[in-house]
Amino acid sequence: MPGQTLSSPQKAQEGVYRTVCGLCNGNCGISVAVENGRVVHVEGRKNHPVTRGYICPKGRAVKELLEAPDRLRRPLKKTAGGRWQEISWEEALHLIAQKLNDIKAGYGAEAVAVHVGQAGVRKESTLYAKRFCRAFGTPNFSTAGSHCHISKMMANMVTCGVLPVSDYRNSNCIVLWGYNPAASCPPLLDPINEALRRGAGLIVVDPRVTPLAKRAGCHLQLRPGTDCALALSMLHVIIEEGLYDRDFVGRWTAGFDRLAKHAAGYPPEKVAQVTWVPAEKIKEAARLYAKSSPACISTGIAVELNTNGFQAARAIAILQAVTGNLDVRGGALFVPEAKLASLKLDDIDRGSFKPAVGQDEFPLFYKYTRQAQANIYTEAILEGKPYPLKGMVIAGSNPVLTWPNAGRVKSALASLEFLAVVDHFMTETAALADVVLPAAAFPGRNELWSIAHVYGLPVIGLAPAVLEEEGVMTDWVFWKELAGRMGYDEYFPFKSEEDAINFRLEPLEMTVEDLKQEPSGHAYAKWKEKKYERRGFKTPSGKVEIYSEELEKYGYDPLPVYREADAQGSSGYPLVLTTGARTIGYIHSRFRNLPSLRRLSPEPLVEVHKDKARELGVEEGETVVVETLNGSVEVRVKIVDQADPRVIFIPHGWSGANANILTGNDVLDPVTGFPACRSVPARIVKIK
Ligand SMILES: Nc1nc2c(c(=O)[nH]1)N[C@H]1C(S)=C(S)[C@@H](COP(=O)(O)OP(=O)(O)OC[C@H]3O[C@@H](n4cnc5c(=O)[nH]c(N)nc54)[C@H](O)[C@@H]3O)O[C@H]1N2
Ligand SMILES: Nc1nc2c(c(=O)[nH]1)N[C@H]1C(S)=C(S)[C@@H](COP(=O)(O)OP(=O)(O)OC[C@H]3O[C@@H](n4cnc5c(=O)[nH]c(N)nc54)[C@H](O)[C@@H]3O)O[C@H]1N2
Ligand code: SF4
Ligand SMILES: [Mo]
Repeated sequence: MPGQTLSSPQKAQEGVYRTVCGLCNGNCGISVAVENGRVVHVEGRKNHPVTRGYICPKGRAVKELLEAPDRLRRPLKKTAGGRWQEISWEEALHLIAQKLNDIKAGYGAEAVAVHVGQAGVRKESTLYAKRFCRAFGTPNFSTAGSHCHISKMMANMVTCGVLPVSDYRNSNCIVLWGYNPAASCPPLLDPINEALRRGAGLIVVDPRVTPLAKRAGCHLQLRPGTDCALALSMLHVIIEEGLYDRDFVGRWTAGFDRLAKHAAGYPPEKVAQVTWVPAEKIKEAARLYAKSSPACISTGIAVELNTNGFQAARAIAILQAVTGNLDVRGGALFVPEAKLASLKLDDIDRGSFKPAVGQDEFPLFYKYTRQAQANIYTEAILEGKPYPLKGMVIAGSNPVLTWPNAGRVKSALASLEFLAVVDHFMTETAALADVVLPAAAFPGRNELWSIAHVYGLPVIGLAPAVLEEEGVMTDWVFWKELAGRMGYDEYFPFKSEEDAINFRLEPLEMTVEDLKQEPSGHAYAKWKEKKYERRGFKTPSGKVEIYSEELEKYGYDPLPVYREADAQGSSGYPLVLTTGARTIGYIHSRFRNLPSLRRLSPEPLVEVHKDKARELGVEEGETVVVETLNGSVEVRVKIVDQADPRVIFIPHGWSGANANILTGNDVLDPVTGFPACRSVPARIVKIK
């Protein structure tokens, strides 16, 4: 195994380690007991200053994940007959290097794309994957950012220069907008509960009646995908009733007068018809939010995953600004990220790079990310637009279940000349590959973590490798070894993960060893209120750009405009389908094979309101067909009594009833290319 040829220090094999869980953003403080090279026990660390002993069912299932009987332990190659054959790491890396070079020689470097999925979000190895692409010469590097987080990040950067973080604990009013931390980041319930106990208001904007929505004083049960209209109508009320922060608006914003005129076109009575939220409720929410300073709004993925998502996130960013909630305790904190040494190779000279896939269609997305837009790789692979893609390396993603228009994604990936997948399991995507490589899991690698973007605390730490898993390789080592075989050693000068992390930590004058001494993390900065008063906002004008000249320059709406999704051909699809709301036991397509988590949600179900079920003559547990313009899936019915009868819901990430067979990649958000996974015209058909 090449991992062993590296001079990485021997990883610990015995003992109880204080670390953080690497499975999601929660970064829960846990302790991991290792005996004879195996994890024997995992528990929450009660004395952890932030997560205070919390651990969710996924964290508790780490042992199951590590020892799953179907875990990949050896590289596999598909034979001409379509069977899997075990090969050595040496052979696997050699084969990948050779195939990628062949494609480069035949079609150009841009014919190879590398995608790092959700498993690589905020992981050091992702930066190396990008470096690999630069060294190889392809512009086609993409991440889960093609359909996650980047849209709201861009919307906030355009508006106020940074994506703020909600300070729940000190807030007087918390708005969870298309965001459900009870499932997606449960340790955040602690500060939220603390604020609610203190009497803070809670507004939940969600078409479904979640447990948090039930606790909310104000639940706006909107039609999926109409968030932008709702936010503009709240702005309408706030401006008309003079509830905005005059001083802040006067000194620190640009374009407020234009906004006032624009928002006048979104009166609650009119917007109620669009959003299905009664006008009185819109007014109530606007008043509660504006009058309860400090207040914070958390924008969830649901806002982003609609064709109007970018502008919806913009309108919400503007709401936070005009109410004076930016960078104040209890509001929307601007938290500095740790200054780490850069790993960018953007200025490398590789001749003339072609534009990345999606760069012409979504130039602002490209400007902010320097990434390809993966949602349209299918068009490059199947149609040669803008040029053919022939080979891919996919690490930490399962596009066959998670990308829009999954039926087409599957055909596209199957038609590649070469596909390599790095994963823990033989996923639906890995099954299409020519080579599959087994990746180490988080307790088996050194990983930097940061919680600034989740808890608003400028704290960085290290989750050390606490065991050495046999046969597998960490993603970092994979990219380094592959680069080494392709002659790119100069870009990968680090001998080990620890060396590489030490390089990153240099600006902080810290090392891996220092961070190991601080298992709950190291505070690299102190948050100070209203930093803009000294430095201005990080926008071209130094002010909050309510009216964005940058958007105007790119040909986008400079003020957020609500636009209905293109309804062409959808007249026979009277329901609105929203897909993919998180459940606590799964991460996207992961963990269906882990018994303790499978028990929590044993199968995918379509949620249908009882009146709609009666109207359609379908019963609890009955298998129906859910159909959209993109495709259809068979799925059993769960009858619910609190949804809007016009809305149905299906979880994503299941192979049987793959929700993304139903979603499309033809109508995408015009600014970011994000798909409309949360608002798809649909119908239910009974199986005779
Ligand atoms: N357990 C678990 N945790 C996760 C993940 C996971 O897969 N599993 N994934 C991680 C990732 S990558 C992400 S991006 C985050 C996402 O986490 P969140 O941002 O919390 O997103 P969701 O839970 O998917 O959706 C939040 C709510 O949006 C509602 N909703 C649906 N459609 C709409 C709409 O059109 N408008 C509005 N306003 N609301 C709508 C849903 O009913 C749901 O309750 O979670 C992260 N955490
Ligand atoms: N319909 C619908 N579709 C959606 C969404 C939705 O709400 N609705 N949400 C979207 C969002 S926000 C996101 S972020 C994407 C996520 O979609 P993906 O990026 O595809 O994420 P996962 O399904 O979690 O796939 C991660 C894969 O990485 C593997 N893995 C885990 N750890 C490691 C590791 O350390 N190394 C390697 N190499 N592999 C590892 C897992 O086994 C799994 O197969 O889905 C998007 N798709
Ligand atoms: S919420 Fe669960 S999966 Fe996420 S970090 Fe905490 S224990 Fe791990
Ligand atoms: Mo995501």
